[in-house]
Amino acid sequence: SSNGSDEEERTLGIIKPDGISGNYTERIKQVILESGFEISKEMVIQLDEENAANFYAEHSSKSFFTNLIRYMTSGPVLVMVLEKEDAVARWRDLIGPTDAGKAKITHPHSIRAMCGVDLEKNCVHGSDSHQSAEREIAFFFKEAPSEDAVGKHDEL
Ligand code: RTP
Ligand code: MG
Repeated sequence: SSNGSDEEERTLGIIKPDGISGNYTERIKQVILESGFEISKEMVIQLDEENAANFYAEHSSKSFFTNLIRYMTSGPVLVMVLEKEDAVARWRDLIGPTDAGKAKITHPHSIRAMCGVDLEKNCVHGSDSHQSAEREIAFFFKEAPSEDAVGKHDEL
């Protein structure tokens, strides 16, 4: 597999605001589970502009960045850690190409074909590499470093 082993890999999936507001959550989860992924963590969160800009920092110089931030902050999202062998590549296969309008033609069974609209409103996110996945999982799910850190705060 692409992470260099036959072990389980993890990736980050997000159901974007249009996926939530369009009531696609349960259908998407059904596809995820039927495809052999385990959903090991999940969280509903309303991103603010700073969160969204940090998450998509790699796109900060792109012409579509402002629209992307507006889109990703337009309502709550569902963030999920998905586990499976070769999870990063398999989840990208399952969601289909970025442009959901094209996905409806070229990848009609993909998740983006099911619930997306166009190049921007494509209803789901998937990490693009093993390294991105680990960074993105840490971004949303800070793993407690030790037992005695539980309940304490960073801003002391
Ligand atoms: P994602 O990161 O959300 O899984 O999507 P991706 O890898 O397939 O595509 P990426 O190039 O990383 O773009 C991130 C998100 O920005 C929006 N986008 N808008 N209007 C445009 O030209 C444009 N291009 C990209 C999409 O929401 C895309 O998923
Ligand atoms: Mg991307």
